Amino acid sequence: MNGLVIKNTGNVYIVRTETGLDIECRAKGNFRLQGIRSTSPVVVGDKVKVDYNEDSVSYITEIFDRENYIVRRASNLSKHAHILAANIDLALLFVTVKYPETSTVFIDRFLTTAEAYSVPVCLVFNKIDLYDEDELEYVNALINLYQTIGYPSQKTSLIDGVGINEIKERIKDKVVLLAGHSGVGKSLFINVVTDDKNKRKVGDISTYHQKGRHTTTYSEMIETTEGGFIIDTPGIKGFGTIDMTQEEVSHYFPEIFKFSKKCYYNSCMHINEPRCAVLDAVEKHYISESRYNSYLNILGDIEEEGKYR
Ligand SMILES: Nc1nc2c(ncn2[C@@H]2O[C@H](COP(=O)(O)OP(=O)(O)OP(=O)(O)O)[C@@H](O)[C@H]2O)c(=O)[nH]1
Ligand SMILES: [Mg+2]
Ligand SMILES: [Zn+2]
Repeated sequence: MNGLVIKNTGNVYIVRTETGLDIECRAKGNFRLQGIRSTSPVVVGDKVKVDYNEDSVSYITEIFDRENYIVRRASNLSKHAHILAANIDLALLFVTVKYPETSTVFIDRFLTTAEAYSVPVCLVFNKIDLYDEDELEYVNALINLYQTIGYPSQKTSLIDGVGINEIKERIKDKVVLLAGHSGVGKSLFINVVTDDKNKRKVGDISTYHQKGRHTTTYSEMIETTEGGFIIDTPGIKGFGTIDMTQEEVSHYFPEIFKFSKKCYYNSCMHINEPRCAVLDAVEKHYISESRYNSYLNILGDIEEEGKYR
């Protein structure tokens, strides 16, 4: 029978079958997986085939091709990627402009990585109950910017219940990844959309800062009241770093990519080249300055990394 891996505790996996059963499984044999080398062959979110044995051990015998996945590198220097979860339908990026402040560079880095990993994103502008008029105006400007580019955005207050139904509608029947800085409201959000047994501690400093201390990562999906799941993996707030070449960066900025097709030079990097359609669009405010700055920022990072290779 077929099922969905909802929990990984090292060598035992919990698989939710199509018939709604949760069964304990082990992984059997060698899995050929899209040429990816990974320390853990089966991950949360995998759609698998199970050889079910009621009286003895059940085995996962096949992993179906992954739509997408998120990785964590063993270390910054390591080339070995550890896959943490697969088949993510939606990432919710929690953003707050205060307590704590989320920068547009942070947002844009996340969005480009999401593009690279083919994961759709919805931006959640949380804690709107705390903002004054100017801050709300800024949030509205950001929403306008990101929606124009094509990223759905929602204002929420988890305390006042604003925007919650809209988000619930978006996560319905989906496997969802939560992302965002520490303190933006992810744990509180999990509590809002899950039953009592899954409640999380709110306000606790998450395990984020302990990243790298654990060699094994146990991950699980928490069932939501909306019929889907939230991926809850210790310390995972993003997709992991991706190896991007400088030439690729513009591909992950949809609006920059669009204009780049009209640049005079095929190899244009949109920095200072003559007859660059991107620079022209920035000047005319068709491309926002903050997005263009993020683009330059990411280019700069790649150059830095290159020095240490
Ligand atoms: N006023 C207000 N406070 C909020 C809102 N959402 C979350 N909080 C508060 O913000 C604090 C941090 O929320 P958490 O849910 O713990 O944040 P987190 O994103 O899980 O943080 P980490 O686990 O460290 O990554 C808590 O005190 C929450 O009660 C909101 O919409 N409005
Ligand atoms: Mg938390
Ligand atoms: Zn150009």
